[in-house]
Amino acid sequence: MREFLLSKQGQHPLDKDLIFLLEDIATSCRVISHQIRGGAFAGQLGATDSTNVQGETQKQLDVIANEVFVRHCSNCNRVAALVSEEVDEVYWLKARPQPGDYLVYFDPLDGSSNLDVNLSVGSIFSISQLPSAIDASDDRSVLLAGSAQICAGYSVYGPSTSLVITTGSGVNGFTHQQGTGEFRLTFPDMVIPETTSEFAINASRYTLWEPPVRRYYDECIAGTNGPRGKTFNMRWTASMVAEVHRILTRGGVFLYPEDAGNADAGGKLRLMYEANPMALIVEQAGGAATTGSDRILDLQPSSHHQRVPVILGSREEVDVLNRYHRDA
Ligand code: P6P
Repeated sequence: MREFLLSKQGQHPLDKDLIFLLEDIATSCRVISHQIRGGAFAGQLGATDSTNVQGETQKQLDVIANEVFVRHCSNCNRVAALVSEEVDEVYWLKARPQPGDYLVYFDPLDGSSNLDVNLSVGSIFSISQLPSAIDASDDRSVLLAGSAQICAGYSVYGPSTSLVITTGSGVNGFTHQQGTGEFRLTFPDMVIPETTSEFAINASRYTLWEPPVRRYYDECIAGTNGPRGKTFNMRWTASMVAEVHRILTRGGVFLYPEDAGNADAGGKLRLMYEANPMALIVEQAGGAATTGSDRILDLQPSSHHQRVPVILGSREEVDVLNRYHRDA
Protein backbone atom coordinates (compact mmCIF):
# COMPACT_ATOMS: atom_id res chain seq x y z
CA MET A 1 0.00 0.00 0.00
CA ARG A 2 2.89 2.39 0.78
CA GLU A 3 4.19 2.24 -2.79
CA PHE A 4 0.68 3.07 -4.03
CA LEU A 5 0.31 6.04 -1.66
CA LEU A 6 3.82 7.29 -2.56
CA SER A 7 3.06 6.88 -6.28
CA LYS A 8 0.35 9.51 -5.91
CA GLN A 9 3.01 12.08 -4.97
CA GLY A 10 2.61 13.45 -8.49
CA GLN A 11 -1.06 14.27 -8.89
CA HIS A 12 -2.12 14.63 -5.26
CA PRO A 13 0.95 14.74 -2.97
CA LEU A 14 0.23 13.13 0.37
CA ASP A 15 2.03 14.32 3.49
CA LYS A 16 4.56 11.67 4.63
CA ASP A 17 3.04 11.79 8.12
CA LEU A 18 -0.36 10.95 6.62
CA ILE A 19 1.17 7.98 4.79
CA PHE A 20 2.69 6.75 8.05
CA LEU A 21 -0.65 7.20 9.82
CA LEU A 22 -2.45 5.27 7.09
CA GLU A 23 0.10 2.47 7.45
CA ASP A 24 -0.55 2.42 11.19
CA ILE A 25 -4.30 2.20 10.50
CA ALA A 26 -3.68 -0.62 8.00
CA THR A 27 -1.67 -2.41 10.68
CA SER A 28 -4.59 -1.97 13.09
CA CYS A 29 -6.88 -3.61 10.54
CA ARG A 30 -4.45 -6.52 10.05
CA VAL A 31 -4.24 -7.06 13.83
CA ILE A 32 -8.02 -6.85 14.28
CA SER A 33 -8.54 -9.26 11.38
CA HIS A 34 -6.16 -11.70 13.08
CA GLN A 35 -7.91 -11.30 16.45
CA ILE A 36 -11.33 -11.91 14.89
CA ARG A 37 -10.24 -15.02 13.00
CA GLY A 38 -8.81 -16.43 16.22
CA GLY A 39 -11.67 -15.16 18.41
CA ALA A 40 -13.36 -18.51 18.80
CA PHE A 41 -10.15 -20.14 20.06
CA ALA A 42 -9.52 -17.38 22.58
CA GLY A 43 -13.10 -17.34 23.82
CA GLN A 44 -13.38 -13.71 22.67
CA LEU A 45 -16.55 -13.86 20.59
CA GLY A 46 -18.83 -13.08 23.49
CA ALA A 47 -20.01 -9.89 25.19
CA THR A 48 -18.44 -8.06 28.10
CA ASP A 49 -20.56 -6.90 31.02
CA SER A 50 -20.03 -3.26 30.01
CA THR A 51 -21.92 -0.93 27.69
CA ASN A 52 -20.44 1.79 25.50
CA VAL A 53 -21.49 5.40 25.21
CA GLN A 54 -24.07 4.27 22.63
CA GLY A 55 -25.76 2.18 25.31
CA GLU A 56 -24.79 -0.99 23.42
CA THR A 57 -23.35 -4.04 25.17
CA GLN A 58 -19.68 -4.19 24.22
CA LYS A 59 -18.31 -7.36 22.67
CA GLN A 60 -14.88 -8.39 23.90
CA LEU A 61 -13.59 -7.79 20.38
CA ASP A 62 -15.09 -4.25 20.38
CA VAL A 63 -12.86 -3.43 23.33
CA ILE A 64 -9.83 -5.19 21.80
CA ALA A 65 -10.32 -3.46 18.43
CA ASN A 66 -10.56 -0.08 20.11
CA GLU A 67 -7.32 -0.70 22.01
CA VAL A 68 -5.60 -1.75 18.76
CA PHE A 69 -6.64 1.46 16.97
CA VAL A 70 -5.63 3.65 19.93
CA ARG A 71 -2.24 1.94 20.23
CA HIS A 72 -1.32 2.23 16.54
CA CYS A 73 -2.78 5.68 15.89
CA SER A 74 -0.83 7.03 18.86
CA ASN A 75 2.46 6.29 17.03
CA CYS A 76 2.16 9.38 14.86
CA ASN A 77 3.17 12.57 16.70
CA ARG A 78 0.92 14.58 14.41
CA VAL A 79 -2.24 12.92 15.79
CA ALA A 80 -3.83 15.40 18.16
CA ALA A 81 -7.00 13.51 19.08
CA LEU A 82 -8.90 10.26 18.64
CA VAL A 83 -12.71 9.95 18.57
CA SER A 84 -13.90 6.37 18.98
CA GLU A 85 -17.41 4.91 18.89
CA GLU A 86 -16.38 2.87 21.92
CA VAL A 87 -15.20 5.79 24.09
CA ASP A 88 -17.36 8.58 25.48
CA GLU A 89 -14.79 11.39 25.68
CA VAL A 90 -12.43 12.77 23.04
CA TYR A 91 -8.99 11.20 23.59
CA TRP A 92 -6.45 14.06 23.38
CA LEU A 93 -2.89 12.90 22.68
CA LYS A 94 -1.11 16.29 22.77
CA ALA A 95 -1.09 19.07 25.37
CA ARG A 96 -0.60 21.73 22.68
CA PRO A 97 -2.19 20.57 19.40
CA GLN A 98 -0.92 22.45 16.34
CA PRO A 99 -2.70 23.56 13.16
CA GLY A 100 -2.60 20.71 10.65
CA ASP A 101 -2.44 18.01 13.32
CA TYR A 102 -4.62 14.99 12.54
CA LEU A 103 -7.95 14.14 14.09
CA VAL A 104 -8.80 10.45 13.71
CA TYR A 105 -12.40 9.28 14.08
CA PHE A 106 -13.13 5.56 14.04
CA ASP A 107 -15.63 2.79 14.64
CA PRO A 108 -13.13 0.07 15.49
CA LEU A 109 -15.52 -2.84 14.97
CA ASP A 110 -18.73 -2.03 13.10
CA GLY A 111 -21.48 -4.65 12.99
CA SER A 112 -20.02 -6.62 15.88
CA SER A 113 -23.38 -8.26 16.56
CA ASN A 114 -22.42 -10.42 13.54
CA LEU A 115 -19.26 -11.76 15.20
CA ASP A 116 -20.70 -14.80 17.00
CA VAL A 117 -22.58 -15.87 13.86
CA ASN A 118 -19.48 -15.55 11.66
CA LEU A 119 -20.78 -12.83 9.33
CA SER A 120 -18.80 -9.89 7.95
CA VAL A 121 -17.82 -7.02 10.23
CA GLY A 122 -15.46 -4.11 9.67
CA SER A 123 -13.60 -1.03 10.88
CA ILE A 124 -14.36 2.50 9.66
CA PHE A 125 -12.02 5.51 9.93
CA SER A 126 -11.94 9.18 9.03
CA ILE A 127 -9.06 11.69 9.16
CA SER A 128 -9.33 15.48 9.30
CA GLN A 129 -6.86 18.22 10.26
CA LEU A 130 -7.06 20.83 12.97
CA PRO A 131 -7.67 24.15 11.20
CA SER A 132 -5.99 26.18 13.94
CA ALA A 133 -4.11 25.86 17.23
CA ILE A 134 -6.48 25.08 20.10
CA ASP A 135 -6.53 24.26 23.76
CA ALA A 136 -6.36 20.44 24.03
CA SER A 137 -9.32 20.43 26.36
CA ASP A 138 -11.65 22.03 23.79
CA ASP A 139 -13.66 19.04 22.52
CA ARG A 140 -15.63 21.30 20.16
CA SER A 141 -12.50 21.42 17.99
CA VAL A 142 -13.23 17.93 16.66
CA LEU A 143 -16.70 18.94 15.39
CA LEU A 144 -15.65 19.44 11.76
CA ALA A 145 -18.05 18.93 8.84
CA GLY A 146 -17.50 15.80 6.73
CA SER A 147 -16.37 17.99 3.82
CA ALA A 148 -13.22 18.75 5.88
CA GLN A 149 -12.05 15.12 5.78
CA ILE A 150 -8.69 14.57 4.06
CA CYS A 151 -8.98 10.78 4.13
CA ALA A 152 -11.58 8.09 4.87
CA GLY A 153 -11.63 4.33 4.66
CA TYR A 154 -12.87 1.04 5.97
CA SER A 155 -11.73 -2.54 6.33
CA VAL A 156 -14.07 -5.50 5.77
CA TYR A 157 -13.26 -8.68 7.73
CA GLY A 158 -15.04 -11.12 5.44
CA PRO A 159 -13.97 -14.09 3.31
CA SER A 160 -10.93 -11.91 2.67
CA THR A 161 -9.78 -8.78 4.47
CA SER A 162 -10.28 -5.71 2.27
CA LEU A 163 -9.10 -2.17 2.91
CA VAL A 164 -10.76 0.63 0.92
CA ILE A 165 -9.36 4.18 1.08
CA THR A 166 -9.93 7.60 -0.41
CA THR A 167 -7.59 10.58 0.02
CA GLY A 168 -9.79 12.81 -2.10
CA SER A 169 -8.87 11.63 -5.59
CA GLY A 170 -10.94 8.50 -6.14
CA VAL A 171 -11.39 5.26 -4.20
CA ASN A 172 -8.97 2.32 -4.20
CA GLY A 173 -9.38 -1.16 -2.73
CA PHE A 174 -6.64 -3.35 -1.29
CA THR A 175 -6.73 -7.00 -0.23
CA HIS A 176 -4.71 -8.44 2.65
CA GLN A 177 -2.38 -11.15 1.33
CA GLN A 178 -2.03 -13.59 4.21
CA GLY A 179 1.36 -15.00 3.16
CA THR A 180 3.18 -11.68 2.92
CA GLY A 181 0.94 -9.64 5.23
CA GLU A 182 0.73 -6.89 2.61
CA PHE A 183 -2.36 -4.96 1.57
CA ARG A 184 -2.08 -5.24 -2.21
CA LEU A 185 -3.97 -3.00 -4.67
CA THR A 186 -6.68 -5.25 -6.10
CA PHE A 187 -9.55 -2.86 -6.89
CA PRO A 188 -8.16 0.39 -8.35
CA ASP A 189 -10.48 3.33 -9.05
CA MET A 190 -13.70 1.87 -7.62
CA VAL A 191 -16.82 3.43 -9.17
CA ILE A 192 -20.46 3.00 -8.07
CA PRO A 193 -22.81 2.32 -11.03
CA GLU A 194 -25.23 5.25 -11.55
CA THR A 195 -28.28 2.95 -11.52
CA THR A 196 -29.18 -0.13 -9.52
CA SER A 197 -31.96 -2.62 -8.78
CA GLU A 198 -30.72 -3.51 -5.28
CA PHE A 199 -31.63 -1.77 -2.04
CA ALA A 200 -30.61 -2.42 1.57
CA ILE A 201 -32.87 -1.52 4.49
CA ASN A 202 -34.01 -3.18 7.71
CA ALA A 203 -37.58 -3.86 6.49
CA SER A 204 -38.67 -5.02 9.95
CA ARG A 205 -38.92 -1.30 10.79
CA TYR A 206 -41.55 -0.69 8.07
CA THR A 207 -44.26 0.47 10.46
CA LEU A 208 -41.83 3.01 11.97
CA TRP A 209 -40.78 4.65 8.67
CA GLU A 210 -41.74 8.11 7.45
CA PRO A 211 -43.97 8.28 4.31
CA PRO A 212 -41.17 8.97 1.75
CA VAL A 213 -39.27 5.85 2.83
CA ARG A 214 -42.42 3.68 2.79
CA ARG A 215 -43.27 5.06 -0.66
CA TYR A 216 -39.80 4.17 -1.96
CA TYR A 217 -39.90 0.67 -0.44
CA ASP A 218 -43.47 -0.05 -1.62
CA GLU A 219 -42.54 0.96 -5.17
CA CYS A 220 -39.42 -1.21 -5.12
CA ILE A 221 -41.37 -4.31 -4.08
CA ALA A 222 -44.22 -3.51 -6.52
CA GLY A 223 -41.79 -4.57 -9.25
CA THR A 224 -42.48 -4.37 -13.00
CA ASN A 225 -46.20 -3.60 -12.53
CA GLY A 226 -45.40 -0.77 -10.12
CA PRO A 227 -44.37 2.86 -10.73
CA ARG A 228 -40.69 1.93 -11.07
CA GLY A 229 -41.45 -0.60 -13.83
CA LYS A 230 -38.68 -2.97 -12.78
CA THR A 231 -37.98 -5.63 -10.18
CA PHE A 232 -35.66 -4.92 -7.26
CA ASN A 233 -33.59 -7.18 -5.06
CA MET A 234 -33.04 -6.60 -1.33
CA ARG A 235 -30.06 -7.21 0.94
CA TRP A 236 -29.59 -6.57 4.68
CA THR A 237 -26.42 -7.76 6.42
CA ALA A 238 -26.63 -5.69 9.64
CA SER A 239 -23.11 -4.48 8.89
CA MET A 240 -22.81 -1.07 7.23
CA VAL A 241 -19.26 -1.81 6.09
CA ALA A 242 -20.39 -4.92 4.20
CA GLU A 243 -23.31 -3.04 2.64
CA VAL A 244 -21.12 -0.16 1.47
CA HIS A 245 -18.50 -2.54 0.10
CA ARG A 246 -21.18 -4.37 -1.92
CA ILE A 247 -22.47 -1.01 -3.23
CA LEU A 248 -18.95 0.08 -4.23
CA THR A 249 -18.47 -3.25 -5.98
CA ARG A 250 -21.79 -3.64 -7.87
CA GLY A 251 -24.02 -0.67 -7.03
CA GLY A 252 -27.03 -0.40 -4.76
CA VAL A 253 -28.61 1.94 -2.24
CA PHE A 254 -28.38 1.70 1.56
CA LEU A 255 -30.91 3.29 3.88
CA TYR A 256 -30.91 3.70 7.63
CA PRO A 257 -33.51 6.49 7.86
CA GLU A 258 -34.77 8.35 10.87
CA ASP A 259 -37.97 6.61 12.03
CA ALA A 260 -40.43 6.66 14.91
CA GLY A 261 -38.13 4.34 16.85
CA ASN A 262 -34.91 6.39 16.60
CA ALA A 263 -36.12 9.96 15.96
CA ASP A 264 -35.39 11.08 19.54
CA ALA A 265 -31.74 10.06 19.04
CA GLY A 266 -31.57 11.68 15.59
CA GLY A 267 -31.25 8.35 13.77
CA LYS A 268 -29.27 5.15 14.25
CA LEU A 269 -25.88 5.65 12.58
CA ARG A 270 -23.19 7.97 13.90
CA LEU A 271 -22.11 11.00 11.88
CA MET A 272 -18.41 11.41 12.70
CA TYR A 273 -17.17 7.83 12.28
CA GLU A 274 -19.82 6.07 10.17
CA ALA A 275 -21.84 8.48 7.99
CA ASN A 276 -19.08 11.00 7.21
CA PRO A 277 -16.34 8.55 6.12
CA MET A 278 -18.78 6.42 4.13
CA ALA A 279 -20.28 9.55 2.52
CA LEU A 280 -16.85 10.74 1.37
CA ILE A 281 -16.00 7.31 -0.03
CA VAL A 282 -19.36 7.00 -1.81
CA GLU A 283 -19.15 10.49 -3.33
CA GLN A 284 -15.54 9.92 -4.41
CA ALA A 285 -16.78 6.76 -6.19
CA GLY A 286 -19.48 8.75 -8.05
CA GLY A 287 -22.39 8.01 -5.72
CA ALA A 288 -24.41 10.26 -3.38
CA ALA A 289 -24.98 10.39 0.38
CA THR A 290 -27.77 12.36 2.10
CA THR A 291 -30.01 12.38 5.16
CA GLY A 292 -32.99 12.54 2.76
CA SER A 293 -32.88 16.33 2.89
CA ASP A 294 -29.23 17.34 3.41
CA ARG A 295 -25.92 16.26 1.88
CA ILE A 296 -24.20 14.38 4.73
CA LEU A 297 -20.80 16.00 4.12
CA ASP A 298 -22.35 19.45 4.62
CA LEU A 299 -23.71 18.72 8.11
CA GLN A 300 -22.19 20.80 10.91
CA PRO A 301 -21.80 18.37 13.85
CA SER A 302 -23.20 19.34 17.25
CA SER A 303 -21.60 16.47 19.19
CA HIS A 304 -18.94 13.87 18.40
CA HIS A 305 -21.36 10.94 18.94
CA GLN A 306 -24.20 12.57 17.02
CA ARG A 307 -26.53 10.25 15.07
CA VAL A 308 -27.99 11.01 11.63
CA PRO A 309 -30.27 9.42 9.02
CA VAL A 310 -28.27 7.85 6.17
CA ILE A 311 -29.22 7.23 2.54
CA LEU A 312 -26.25 6.48 0.25
CA GLY A 313 -25.25 4.67 -2.93
CA SER A 314 -26.12 4.76 -6.63
CA ARG A 315 -26.89 8.35 -7.53
CA GLU A 316 -30.16 7.66 -9.40
CA GLU A 317 -31.79 5.97 -6.40
CA VAL A 318 -30.55 8.55 -3.90
CA ASP A 319 -32.02 11.25 -6.17
CA VAL A 320 -35.39 9.43 -6.18
CA LEU A 321 -35.36 9.28 -2.38
CA ASN A 322 -34.38 12.95 -2.08
CA ARG A 323 -37.29 13.84 -4.39
CA TYR A 324 -39.75 11.77 -2.33
CA HIS A 325 -38.55 13.55 0.84
CA ARG A 326 -38.99 16.94 -0.86
CA ASP A 327 -42.49 15.96 -2.09
CA ALA A 328 -43.42 14.97 1.45
P1 P6P B 1 -29.98 -3.23 12.68
C1 P6P B 1 -24.26 -2.12 13.23
O1 P6P B 1 -24.66 -2.14 14.58
C2 P6P B 1 -24.82 -0.85 12.60
O2 P6P B 1 -24.35 0.27 13.26
C3 P6P B 1 -24.51 -0.81 11.11
O3 P6P B 1 -23.28 -1.36 10.80
C4 P6P B 1 -25.64 -1.59 10.49
O4 P6P B 1 -25.94 -1.16 9.16
C5 P6P B 1 -26.81 -1.31 11.42
O5 P6P B 1 -26.26 -0.89 12.68
C6 P6P B 1 -27.66 -2.54 11.64
O6 P6P B 1 -28.84 -2.13 12.29
O7 P6P B 1 -31.26 -2.42 12.70
O8 P6P B 1 -29.97 -4.30 11.63
O9 P6P B 1 -29.56 -3.76 14.01
